[in-house]
Amino acid sequence: MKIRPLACVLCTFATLATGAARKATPEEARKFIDDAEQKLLLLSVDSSMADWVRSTYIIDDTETLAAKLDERAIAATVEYAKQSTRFDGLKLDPVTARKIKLLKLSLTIATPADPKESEELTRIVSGMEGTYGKGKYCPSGPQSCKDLEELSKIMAESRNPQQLLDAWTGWHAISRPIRKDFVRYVELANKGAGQLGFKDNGAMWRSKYDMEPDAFAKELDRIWEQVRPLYLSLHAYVRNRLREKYGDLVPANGPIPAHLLGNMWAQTWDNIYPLVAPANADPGYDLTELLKKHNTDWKGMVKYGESFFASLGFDPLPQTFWERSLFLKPRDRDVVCHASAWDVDSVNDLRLKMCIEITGEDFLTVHHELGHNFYQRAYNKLAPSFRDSANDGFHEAVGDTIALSITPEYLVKIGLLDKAPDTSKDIGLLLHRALDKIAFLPFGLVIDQWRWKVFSGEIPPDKYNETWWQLRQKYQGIAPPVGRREADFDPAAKYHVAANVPYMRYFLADILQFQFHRALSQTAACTAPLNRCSIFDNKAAGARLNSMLEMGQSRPWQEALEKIAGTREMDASAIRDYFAPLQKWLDDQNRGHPVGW
Ligand code: X8Z
Ligand code: ZN
Repeated sequence: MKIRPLACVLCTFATLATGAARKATPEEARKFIDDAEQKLLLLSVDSSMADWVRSTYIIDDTETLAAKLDERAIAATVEYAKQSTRFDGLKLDPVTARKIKLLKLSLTIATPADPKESEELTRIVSGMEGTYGKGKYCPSGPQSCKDLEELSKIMAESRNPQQLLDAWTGWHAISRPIRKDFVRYVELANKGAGQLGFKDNGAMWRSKYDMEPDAFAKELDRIWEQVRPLYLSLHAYVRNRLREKYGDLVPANGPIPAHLLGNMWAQTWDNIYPLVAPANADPGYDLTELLKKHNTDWKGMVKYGESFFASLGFDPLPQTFWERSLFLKPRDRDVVCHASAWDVDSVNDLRLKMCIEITGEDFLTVHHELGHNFYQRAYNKLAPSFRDSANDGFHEAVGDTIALSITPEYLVKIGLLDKAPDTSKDIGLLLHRALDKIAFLPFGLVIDQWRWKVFSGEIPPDKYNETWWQLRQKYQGIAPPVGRREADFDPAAKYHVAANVPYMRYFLADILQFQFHRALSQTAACTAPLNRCSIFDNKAAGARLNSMLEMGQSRPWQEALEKIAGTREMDASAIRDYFAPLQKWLDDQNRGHPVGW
């Protein structure tokens, strides 16, 4: 098929813009944006289809094709965004004004005007994600190769420090070849963002929150200060218990070695729950075991998630979801296994891409991903510009909110558990959740604290790895298990860094999901402690959730938050309420032991 050159897609406006120096009118602005959103929708559907094929079949050809279609869609957006500046200062109706504002903020990467550089940038981004997706550790020849799923299993289950270290260093070697491309990516992404009027690519990312970018950064500091005491208590408790297990490998008052926490990136620690479980308050069940005992397969896992949403009043997923998704890791080719939820046509072509394993962790991840899919469908009747979440933290928070309703009582209702443990086991339940949700908070912050500084130039390439570990120590209190050098490039051993996905959204989601859960539990008239509230089967809670979802990003996120939680502020009081009994318990346990590092 012959593709119309971009210049022609935009020629009407180019003529308008460069023609007579006549002042643009509000009517022209409205026509301009309506036309832009239709054309960009078509381009984004093409690029999504190509991205899908690339992610589920990584070879050079799919990388090249996807990069080309991504470039077309991004370059058109950039061009429209530049054209739209001719309406700056004009008094526009609120809908048109918001659409134009969102157009300028819609990209996570802006291609530079130079066609060569534009192509180079999209090719690099495509390639970095591919390198990550294909990453393997082969200690002794091709037969010995282990992929991320196998290495993660070792990180989760092994208690042998040498074996953990081997899996950790093995995976962290896959990102060395990404470093050179990453340096160039930073240069070109900054150039593209600069041409759109942003200071750098990080500044572009921070501009998406319906408030001044600096005010947003301050909000993050404020929220982090609210939850930091809880993190410090958890960190100190876990460090003590790990010292009992591993001896002097774990310092009494220093950072915890990153390979002992049950996860490749030490971002969530629930896999080491058995090592730190409270003696008298263990709930006595393990979700992975329950799923296995009931012979749950991948379809069963997804059906549990879908049924939860259905119980709230949402329609079931479309038939095409079941036909087009990727649920299992194929044996014969490389795919990007990192889970994601897709909305290929921006209407109803919803898909899940995930290499599902039958574990409690993946059970939660399925709910996380379906949250994206149900959100996508809830806003699909809005104008294309508004088909996104209130802010990106909202998108990440919806499925996790549902997962907070996976209580013991819920597991009994769906037949996975025979009997819910009584309230004397609440500390065990809370500790398990905290190892997931509280442990994650500083990790959620640190990735973009690092990347923002990289994009601004404050961190130069020859300090990438050193500063990465400085920040990891500062926020998370963890340290690399072996010496690291600049030839290593540990940040890109994390998917979102290699794949250009902003990360602050997950920190926001960790806070927001507790606000949502508290509000929806109130709607469901739950009077139990928050960790025992489940909104399963509650239509009123479902309606309240949906009233927020269906707003998409048509209004500033503060309004969406008000709709669901009755407040316009992101705030950590809900997560603190939820974990208040645990905080007290941890502080008792930590008495006489050092806290901090
Ligand atoms: O990337 C994800 C999802 C897809 S949006 C699986 N998450 C972050 C991560 O894995 O690092 C969910 C929690 C944090
Ligand atoms: Zn997500």
